[in-house]
Amino acid sequence: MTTLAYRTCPLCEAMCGLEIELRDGDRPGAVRGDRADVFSAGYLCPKGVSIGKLHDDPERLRAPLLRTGDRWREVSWDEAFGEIERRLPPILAEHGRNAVATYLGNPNVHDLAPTLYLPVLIRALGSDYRFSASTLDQWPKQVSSGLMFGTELSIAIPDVDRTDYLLVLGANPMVSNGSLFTAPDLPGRLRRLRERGGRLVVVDPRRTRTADVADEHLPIRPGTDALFLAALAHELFDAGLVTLGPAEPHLVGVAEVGRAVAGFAPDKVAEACGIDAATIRRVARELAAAPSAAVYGRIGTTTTEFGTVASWLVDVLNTLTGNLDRPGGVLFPLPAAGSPNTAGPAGVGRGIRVPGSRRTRVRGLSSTLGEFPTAVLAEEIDTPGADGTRLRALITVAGNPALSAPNATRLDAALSTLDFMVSVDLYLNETTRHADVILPAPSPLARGHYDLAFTGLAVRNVARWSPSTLPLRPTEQPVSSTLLRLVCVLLGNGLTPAALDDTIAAELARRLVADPASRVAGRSADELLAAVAPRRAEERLLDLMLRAGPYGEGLGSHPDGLSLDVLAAHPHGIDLGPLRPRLPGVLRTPSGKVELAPPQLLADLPRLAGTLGRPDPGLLLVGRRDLRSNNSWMHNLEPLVKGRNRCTLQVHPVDADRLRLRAGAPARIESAVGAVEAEVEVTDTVREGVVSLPHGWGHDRPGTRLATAATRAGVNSNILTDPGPLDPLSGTARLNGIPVTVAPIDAAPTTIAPTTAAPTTASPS
Ligand SMILES: Nc1nc2c(c(=O)[nH]1)N[C@H]1C(S)=C(S)[C@@H](COP(=O)(O)OP(=O)(O)OC[C@H]3O[C@@H](n4cnc5c(=O)[nH]c(N)nc54)[C@H](O)[C@@H]3O)O[C@H]1N2
Ligand SMILES: Nc1nc2c(c(=O)[nH]1)N[C@H]1C(S)=C(S)[C@@H](COP(=O)(O)OP(=O)(O)OC[C@H]3O[C@@H](n4cnc5c(=O)[nH]c(N)nc54)[C@H](O)[C@@H]3O)O[C@H]1N2
Ligand code: SF4
Ligand SMILES: [Mo]
Repeated sequence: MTTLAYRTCPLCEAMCGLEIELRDGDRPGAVRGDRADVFSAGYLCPKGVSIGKLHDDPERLRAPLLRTGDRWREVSWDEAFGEIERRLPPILAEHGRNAVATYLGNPNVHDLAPTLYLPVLIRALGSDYRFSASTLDQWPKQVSSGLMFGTELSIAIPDVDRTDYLLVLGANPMVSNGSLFTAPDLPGRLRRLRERGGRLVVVDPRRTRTADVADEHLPIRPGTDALFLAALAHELFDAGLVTLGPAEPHLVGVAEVGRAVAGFAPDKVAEACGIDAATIRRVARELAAAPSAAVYGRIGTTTTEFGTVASWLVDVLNTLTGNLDRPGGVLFPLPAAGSPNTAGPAGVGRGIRVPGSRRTRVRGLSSTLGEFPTAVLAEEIDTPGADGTRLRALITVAGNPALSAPNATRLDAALSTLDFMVSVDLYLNETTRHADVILPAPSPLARGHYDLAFTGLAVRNVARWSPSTLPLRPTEQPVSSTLLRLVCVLLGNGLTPAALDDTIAAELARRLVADPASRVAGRSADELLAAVAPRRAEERLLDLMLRAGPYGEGLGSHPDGLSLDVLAAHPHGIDLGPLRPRLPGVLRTPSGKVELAPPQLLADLPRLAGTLGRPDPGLLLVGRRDLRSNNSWMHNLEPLVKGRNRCTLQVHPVDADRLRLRAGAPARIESAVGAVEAEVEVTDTVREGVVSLPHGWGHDRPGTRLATAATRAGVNSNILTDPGPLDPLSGTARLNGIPVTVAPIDAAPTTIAPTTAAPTTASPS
């Protein structure tokens, strides 16, 4: 018998509603877009279609694995935790909390339970060594947004459905489906933008699929977006085009910004950016003249040495053109649960502290928003201090740093020297092969889901609860149970996971009733807890937050308001309306104003100016994404990897000629830290002087259980990325714009050189 189930796809940020056929109640069949979904209206991509294949993948882990030497054994949860209990606490006792690190990967933000329980785990561990994919990704945007608006989750989102002009830098939403920009069917939304007479301009060294559907493509030189954006701001001031719009009463620092960008005239930056000054001036004038406009930057702007400055300048431009906090410009979502900018007194707060107070041991780099740069993970393991101090143990949750972090060769070697490693993951892969214990997380179809993170980044206010679609196998358990049990091991105080969970819920309830902004302000925590009984784990925490949140039922004070029961009764989601202006209530800055000119950012501009007149760095490597990929981890599903090789080095025809590279032939790519070989693809979609290789490949490591992925292993582009140069304000790695040399394989040695390069410092070079 076939039945239908509905849920939100957790595989990227777009939050598409899925309709899943279930055969005999427990086998996934065809997957379609849910046409009744209030947000996605039937849209989906090939990854969503494959979610059943992921569930059925025989190599997806279903039981804990314990390693002895090179052999893995399936064990019970008690045996797995027995091993953790035996090996982790002694390391903490002997070497202290800072001997143990956590690395949290990207899929955690797509899963409700880790979003809620990982902060508890991190607190229980108490280590300064917190790493995540964020410092390989969006940290710069969170830092700049935190400095300007007061919390790192107060990110202004392009109002794509109403804007007249969208300037996209370093993002390819036609392929990535959007990031820090949750909007299912961005291809359709961009098409409609142009159909209603709007203009789409794409700034990218590659002529991407997004550039293909745009009105204009500006092939910028990698790493120079901050210069380009500063020049746009310069032109607005210079030509007297600054209009502040509705945000004006809430702004401070406009004049300071004008002075700060004075050195970045279009003529000065044009050569470095590879975009002529007349074009820069024209784009600035178009932005100013458009009835509404939004500037949006992503990976290509954040994973550079000037990621935070570039991210800030994006919002500076939105502000100087009057588009901050207005329809058609950029707006702040008002999510139903979990946003720090709906908690506490409206309009003022503590802001964020940048840089953070902690320093890494080896390079002395500061923490940012509580995390250390993932770029230092390897050196903190393999460089013992005089007293023998080093990272000795690692907990990874949904992360594959062996493929996603810079200088992968060194990190891979370092991981193999750890005294102990435990991973919570779906697979035995390039990272988890180094673990001693792997604890399986359930398939996305066997867990409940609510997008706590992405409802706060969405182009409409929506809420949707997805109950678990399929049952767990007897050897599986919910990830909340796994994380709670890990916390209990770290606390070592005899608390049971169930008691710990009660404590966490009670703490949250107390916080909510004490918050003047919540709909349960002043009520009793016990009353609130009683309302959500008998729910447990993440469902209980979510229900608490929904009831107390800005649309909540407020323990009866708003009878039409939200609770988890209400969401459960709406399997296709609830539309909470378009984004609306939220200034000044959204702010949590100490000044109660939008800080347009944070001193930390102004102080970084001389470093940016110092790049003008740098000698030509030669060939620069950038990444790219593919519609059928998901970072490093969905390559074990045949439908997503079949067909031609996608891990190719794209080279412009002129460069191919000059370097004697032939299409289809292998080439050797070498950077300051490593070398790889990849097949050449000659294409004029990359600009001259730029080559492109996707990340997330390199599935040829021994000891993994990824048979399908291994048949199209590809190469790991992060063997080439250098952990030395960072964006100092966020600690984010430079993963784009890597200086490389490329040679045909017959003219170069064919061995892949292991790296011996020592890390360089983060100072401007
Ligand atoms: N050169 C270069 N490097 C990059 C990037 C780039 O553009 N260029 N992009 C960066 C970006 S944006 C990101 S986000 C990072 C990603 O970096 P990571 O988060 O480290 O890696 P992922 O490839 O997302 O791998 C996710 C891991 O989680 C596991 N997993 C998947 N789903 C689940 C789940 O539900 N539960 C659990 N417990 N495990 C799960 C997978 O098996 C895999 O091991 O890579 C970064 N690295
Ligand atoms: N299909 C698919 N979708 C995904 C993912 C995936 O792996 N596959 N990953 C998900 C994740 S974790 C994330 S963070 C998002 C990322 O979402 P996006 O940022 O939209 O993704 P990318 O395709 O990496 O786009 C980055 C673009 O920046 C360009 N670029 C490189 N260097 C520069 C530069 O210096 N300046 C400018 N202006 N451009 C530059 C690259 O050519 C590339 O086209 O995608 C998410 N969605
Ligand atoms: S676009 Fe993203 S959310 Fe939508 S189906 Fe594809 S992977 Fe899932
Ligand atoms: Mo990402």
